[in-house]
Amino acid sequence: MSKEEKILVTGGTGMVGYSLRWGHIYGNGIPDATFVSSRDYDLREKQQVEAMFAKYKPKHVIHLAARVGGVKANTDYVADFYYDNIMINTNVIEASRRVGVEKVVSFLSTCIFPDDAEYPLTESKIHLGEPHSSNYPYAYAKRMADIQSRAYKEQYDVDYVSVIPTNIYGPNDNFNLENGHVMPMLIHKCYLAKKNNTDLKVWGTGKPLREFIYSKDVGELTTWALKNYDESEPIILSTSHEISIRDLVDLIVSGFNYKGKVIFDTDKPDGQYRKPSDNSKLRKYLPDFEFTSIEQGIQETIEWFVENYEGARKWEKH
Ligand code: GFB
Repeated sequence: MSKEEKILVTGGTGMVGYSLRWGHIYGNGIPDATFVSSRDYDLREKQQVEAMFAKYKPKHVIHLAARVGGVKANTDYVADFYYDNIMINTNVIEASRRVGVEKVVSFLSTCIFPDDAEYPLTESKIHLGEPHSSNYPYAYAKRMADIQSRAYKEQYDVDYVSVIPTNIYGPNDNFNLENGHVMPMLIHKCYLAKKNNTDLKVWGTGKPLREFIYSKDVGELTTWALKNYDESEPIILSTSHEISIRDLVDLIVSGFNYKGKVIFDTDKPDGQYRKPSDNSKLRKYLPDFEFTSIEQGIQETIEWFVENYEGARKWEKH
């Protein structure tokens, strides 16, 4: 993409936003894009969104901004997760249309799938039933971004598409100890347990299965989608490899060379047992794409976190 094609990235200072500056396989990522964050504009407010679009006049938008969190935050702030996300998506996609943005790539999540869907999850199953009770407001709000993109594509003939990444992790994640996702929280907890010589407390039974994708891979795949993906149905971005939380803990523990005790706190939620995805569609487009191994991704993330401990995001905004 040349500078003239003006790309605007919402949620640009989060983990995926940073990864977009690092992509190196599909055209060097998009370092020339404009990366905006919630410090610049409150995207729940229509007027602020319109002001942002009037200022930057983008041709392409990568829409990453969202109110996100792990299993606990999704349950504690059910209403906020619904309202913030439905407003942000509605405003951003509508403002894009109004100023003539040609392409929008919006980010959904694998937790939007029905809880009782037949596995593996494919792109055609998004709307076939209720999402899991632990995050239904977030899931429904995100489902509506898919509906909005499809409707705008149909009526206005614009290239508005969506991608569905599985659990993303990597440098610049939110390492908050209450409301974060499992990977950054466990990395932070293990760092502290090692430093303070204390036990590592893991939530739940350790049995649930998850699929993780490294943020650098997401950056590369997003750059690819911006240039190449134009189906109205979303595309799943996934390795399609499941790992149990227990095995994830082992990787983090060995990454830190932590020798202390690991305790599974079964009073804390397990959330959805599994949400295995089918990445056949992605594989059809990119049969040779090489995902970063989870071992390497975790090692790089731990190194980044240790080196950037002071500056790493550990707080939660409300
Ligand atoms: O990343 P996470 O919070 O969200 O992972 P989900 C939750 C799983 O990790 C549960 C276990 O099985 C937890 O019991 N776990 C173990 C922990 N230790 C910890 C810990 O210290 N912190 C956390 N957070 N979990 C989210 C959705 O679901 O996935 C979001 O709620 C979003 O909406 C995201 O879609 C990708 O994978 O369960």
